[in-house]
Amino acid sequence: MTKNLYDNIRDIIEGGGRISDEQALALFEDDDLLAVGELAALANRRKNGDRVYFNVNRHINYTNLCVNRCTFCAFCREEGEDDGYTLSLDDMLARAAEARAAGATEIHMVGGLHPELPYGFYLDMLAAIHTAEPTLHIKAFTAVEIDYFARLAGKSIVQVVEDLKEAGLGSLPGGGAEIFRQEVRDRICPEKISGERWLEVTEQIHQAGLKSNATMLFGHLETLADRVDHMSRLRALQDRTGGFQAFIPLAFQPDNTRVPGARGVGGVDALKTLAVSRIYLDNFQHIKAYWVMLGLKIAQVALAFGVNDLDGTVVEEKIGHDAGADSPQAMQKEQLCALIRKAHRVPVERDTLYREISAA
Ligand code: V47
Repeated sequence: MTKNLYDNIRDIIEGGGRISDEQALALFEDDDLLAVGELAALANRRKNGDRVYFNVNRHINYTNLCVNRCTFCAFCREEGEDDGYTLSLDDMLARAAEARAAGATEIHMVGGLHPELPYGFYLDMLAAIHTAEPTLHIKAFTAVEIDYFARLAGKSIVQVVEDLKEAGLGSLPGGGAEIFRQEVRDRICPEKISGERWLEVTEQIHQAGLKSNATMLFGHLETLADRVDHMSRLRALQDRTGGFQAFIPLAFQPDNTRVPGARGVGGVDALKTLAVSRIYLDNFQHIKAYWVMLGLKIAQVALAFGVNDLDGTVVEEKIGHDAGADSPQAMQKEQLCALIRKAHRVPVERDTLYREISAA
């Protein structure tokens, strides 16, 4: 039975086909981690060869104040709490200048849904950074923020995306997706937009001409079938738009969160999830191991489990570390290259849109 499963899936991968939801679930449920990993490595090799991408970037989390109270989030604060913050424009410009001086090509900007800042704040923020640092690609805001801005401004999603593009937005990260199934959202992020809305907003972002990523927060209250359902909806949307660049499974960090009974994600589950996603999401070019949440060693081993992207230098990370991630705050480009080379793969620096900067 198990042998048939793996043989069938190998044939599908070699034929350039697509596995079913049932097959994905069977891979998740099977104990043979190495067999799943080998198939994922095959699927990745056919798409990306030996090359592994990374980028030189910097995260800027401009505020931790948020009107949503997601139970998995250790980063957000309510207005009036002592350690709530909102960066000034000067703070952001200083961080962007520092990033450029350190060789960054991207800044990754996300924040809470601030209770009071007006729509114009976000446009001014983008325009100021874009004007001061035109060489930096600004990857900012998730579909959740775009929906919030549309409600703040009383504008359509398309109008908001046009405004943000004009102000300097280059693309969007993949956060806020969590797990699409509503029964799970009701317990981990009851105030957040639904999974359907996340997908609808993302479809419009892609139609407006911007690329984005897709994440999946795993290892909390979801079932394996919920993970397959999540990836299934992403695969269907990617068929329609082609607008996703990378899929990033985010391993849940439990410290300081309010998810009942939550534990950390083990290495086996992390590797299995990355591997199944590589096999299942045949229409995604890139699977990213976000080392901040996985830890450096699992992220490195993930390169043998279908992963071809390690994300970036990051520099200042709050969302994972506030929830207990024990990875470093930052990585140097040379450290990322060494980690990739020691996995017998070829490091390639990319920009946000996956244009190669150098074969490092
Ligand atoms: O949306 C929040 C997740 C996301 C926790 O697109 C948590 O290139 C684990 O989306 N444990 C933000 N995860 C990070 C994100 C991201 C990161 C790197 C690259 C890209 C990209 C996107 O972090 C949130 C949420 O899903 N998150 N709390 C937690 N306790």
